[in-house]
Amino acid sequence: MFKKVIVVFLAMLIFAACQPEKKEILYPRTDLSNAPLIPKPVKTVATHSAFGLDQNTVIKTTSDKGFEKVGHFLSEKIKWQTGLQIPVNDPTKDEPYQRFIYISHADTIELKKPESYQLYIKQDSIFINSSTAAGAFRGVQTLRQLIPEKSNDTLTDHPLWLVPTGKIIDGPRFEFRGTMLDVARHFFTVEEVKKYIDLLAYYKYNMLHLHLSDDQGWRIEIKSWPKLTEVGGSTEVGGGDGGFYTQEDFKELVDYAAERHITIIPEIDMPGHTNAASLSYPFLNGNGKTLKPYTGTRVGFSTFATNKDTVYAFLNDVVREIASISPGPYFHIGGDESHVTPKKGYIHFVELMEKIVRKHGKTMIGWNEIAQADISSSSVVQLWKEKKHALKAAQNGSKIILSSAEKAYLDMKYDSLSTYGLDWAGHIPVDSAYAWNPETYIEGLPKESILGIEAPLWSETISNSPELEYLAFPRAIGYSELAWSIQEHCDWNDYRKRLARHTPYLERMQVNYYPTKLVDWKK
Ligand code: TNX
Repeated sequence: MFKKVIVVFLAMLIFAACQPEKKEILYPRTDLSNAPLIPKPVKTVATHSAFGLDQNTVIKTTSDKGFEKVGHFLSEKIKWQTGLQIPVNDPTKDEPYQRFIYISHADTIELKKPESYQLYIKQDSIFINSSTAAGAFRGVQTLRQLIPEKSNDTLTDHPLWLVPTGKIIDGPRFEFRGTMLDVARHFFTVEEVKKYIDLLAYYKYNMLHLHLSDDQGWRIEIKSWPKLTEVGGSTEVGGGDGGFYTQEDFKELVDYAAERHITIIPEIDMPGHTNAASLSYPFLNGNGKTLKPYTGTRVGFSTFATNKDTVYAFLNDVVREIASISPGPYFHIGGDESHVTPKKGYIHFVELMEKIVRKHGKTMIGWNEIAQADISSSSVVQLWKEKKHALKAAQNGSKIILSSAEKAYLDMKYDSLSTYGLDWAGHIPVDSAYAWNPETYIEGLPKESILGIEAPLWSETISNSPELEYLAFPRAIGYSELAWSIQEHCDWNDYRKRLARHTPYLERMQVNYYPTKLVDWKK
């Protein structure tokens, strides 16, 4: 491998040397360390010149499918932003290279985490090195953020997009960097979810948790139990039409996310939050009341019958079918707010579900209440409310995902004037969403127990992309930095200035972000 890299590199040098002498371009002085990168990289060294991205640039990658795809992704995004058509591994474009971007597989000690990468930017070349395609993909996002909105048309006879030169060594603080989207309270289409995935990828997220079922709707086709979507998929909060993903739709989302190195985590929320499922198949119901479609926003009134074998046979089918189209390692069983499930039944349910999830090859995740059961240390607990559950789970060896409602809920209003959102956990303005340290947030929780952070977006008050974006942006950008960057780099005053310079991207993506006055947005 290493030999190959050397050979390619030497070949490049030789070609470069054989080129007719190029006219020296007098690049303006740049400063890579002042670039508005989010999340902020671990280490940045500026060398104050520029790489002129232009029509003569080519992309080369290690000949590995994963790396090649990353190259094509970069080329596509450069075209979208600048209009330039940059070839990837095009054999007819082999020599001489005027300028090249080389995305390569490399193993050095600096690249110790799977998503770590190095980005070297020189006048005529850019190198992105990583030991994995995922790491190369993260590096590509950094490079995208360095390409200016406008070209410089005065230095040569054609436009150049000046990328500041220097070196970046980077890697994630947490291995799990997620958001959640509730597609159950209101349904979001495949296209809407794809747009959200695009935005998440730009900020180096690697997990998207989909809340696929709740009292108000069941959103994923289960072939062995078709009424779940026929009946349970036809309602949503407020009385709208609902909707659901066919298994083909779901696979399309999984693939789309995977191309962006994002894992989809499916959640079926149970034993509470199950009115839509029980309405479809009444034998599931455990609350003894007559079932009616539910389109309000109350929680905690429904439950599966946790003492019936037929319920577990049903759930075995559900987990099997979803697991078979979810290549990621996780299956989320919900487990929150089961207020009408008898405690003993709840514990029995969680312990049995853990076995079913494991049987289908997945690691169980559940909301913090699941820590009341005797769960295995390989299961993951997601803190949203009761810290004592997270502490207990960590003591038993489980990893914790931090999603505290008062800090990380994307559906909390910014302030009393917010157009959308709830406020039961308080208001979360953009600065307080950002200004907390995940490592010290729960007193007594060891750093090693934290798998990462996830910002959930519940959809009681939102039903389409502009509304989703109003709540998620810019707060989700801040969480991406808390999840990726070292604590010393998480400084609100520095962050808000960098965030202000993300308007060109957000506007190009037509993101309906909340224009908080705490940020001096650069138009
Ligand atoms: C609590 S968070 C819930 C959800 C609601 C959310 C609204 C959690 C595990 N349960 O059912 O949608 O609050 O903010």
